[in-house]
Amino acid sequence: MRSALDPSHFPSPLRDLAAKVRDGVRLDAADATLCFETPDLLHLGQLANVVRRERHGNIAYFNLNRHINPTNLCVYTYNCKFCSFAALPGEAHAWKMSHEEVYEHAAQQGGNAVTEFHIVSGLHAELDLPWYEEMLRGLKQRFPDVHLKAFTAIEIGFFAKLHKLSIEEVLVRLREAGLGSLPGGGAEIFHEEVRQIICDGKLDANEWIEVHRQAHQLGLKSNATMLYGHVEGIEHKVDHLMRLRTLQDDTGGFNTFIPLAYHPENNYMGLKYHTTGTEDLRHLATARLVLDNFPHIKAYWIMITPKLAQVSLSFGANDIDGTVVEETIYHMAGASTEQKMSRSELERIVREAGFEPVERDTLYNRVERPVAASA
Ligand code: V47
Repeated sequence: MRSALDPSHFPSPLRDLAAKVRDGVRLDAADATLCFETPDLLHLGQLANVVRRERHGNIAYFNLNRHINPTNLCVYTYNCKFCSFAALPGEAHAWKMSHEEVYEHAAQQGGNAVTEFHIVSGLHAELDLPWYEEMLRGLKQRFPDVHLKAFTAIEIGFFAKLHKLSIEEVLVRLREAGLGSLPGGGAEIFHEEVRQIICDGKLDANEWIEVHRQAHQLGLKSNATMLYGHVEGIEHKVDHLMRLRTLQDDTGGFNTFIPLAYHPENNYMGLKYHTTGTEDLRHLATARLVLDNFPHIKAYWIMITPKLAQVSLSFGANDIDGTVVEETIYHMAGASTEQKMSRSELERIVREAGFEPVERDTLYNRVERPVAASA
């Protein structure tokens, strides 16, 4: 019971929603629909902020992380119409790193000074499971303290099909090689109606969910995402959130939910609009209210800009991702943000927004440093 919350201060129809939030009653699909439909963004945000502050008080998390994308060559280049990152052999923007190039890149990107490498690739038949096992082992040897958050469910499913292995066998092998957790990519929108339009032929919703379920059962934490702002309808997003919430009820293995704003440049979707600030805030606030069993809601500053990430901390978000330095997926799709932020800049924007910045590792343990590092 959140007694400080007075539903009579909320206009109808948010009053009933406010009463449910006050009483700790789980929101249903109709409530989630209302969150997506209401024009009253400020009251929606206020409710999300109550829940966020109850869980996390004044704290906003960030981490010192780096992205590594060993290749963008991808056999699904034509399937995933929204993706601006993927390339076909011979295209000017295609790349494929060797193991040595991955290690060199990791070292240049901060090496042991960071706590996380976020590693995602295109689906490339030559860079198979043994290639990635060796890469993980090589990274762990050189950077033993850096957590390896790697491979979307799509990549895990691809390795399983390529080598005729079960999802569990793939995950066990990768974990033995040094995998620490899974990022949340590849979820897009679960509903088949939308998947057929934006990523026909890719891993379906049940398979994505199965990869994460198996990971959680093996003790690997993971994140979840939802790609919004393209052809999806509200009913598809409600369905997406409900499926994630059900899996989290079963396993408790998700750390963070990250709503991903669609970026329209350089892909095959044929859409031209970026999402608006109100849409971005609405998705974060709705996620905080509906995903009551997800501890963390991330406002990915690379995607929604540092300025909006600041505001989002009062709309349900409690994490703004990390220092990053080199980001490709969003910048190839038209993101106009910087690619990096120093630790002190991240801390400054969080403080300016009225919150206490706390450095975390991938698994949300606090990182204590004797002297402020700048990675
Ligand atoms: O799955 C691809 C999305 C995802 C576009 O786990 C696009 O901490 C918008 O999952 N417009 C990969 N989105 C990125 C991702 C992620 C990002 C940050 C943190 C974490 C985490 C995970 O990027 C893909 C897809 O949904 N994406 N193309 C685009 N044009």
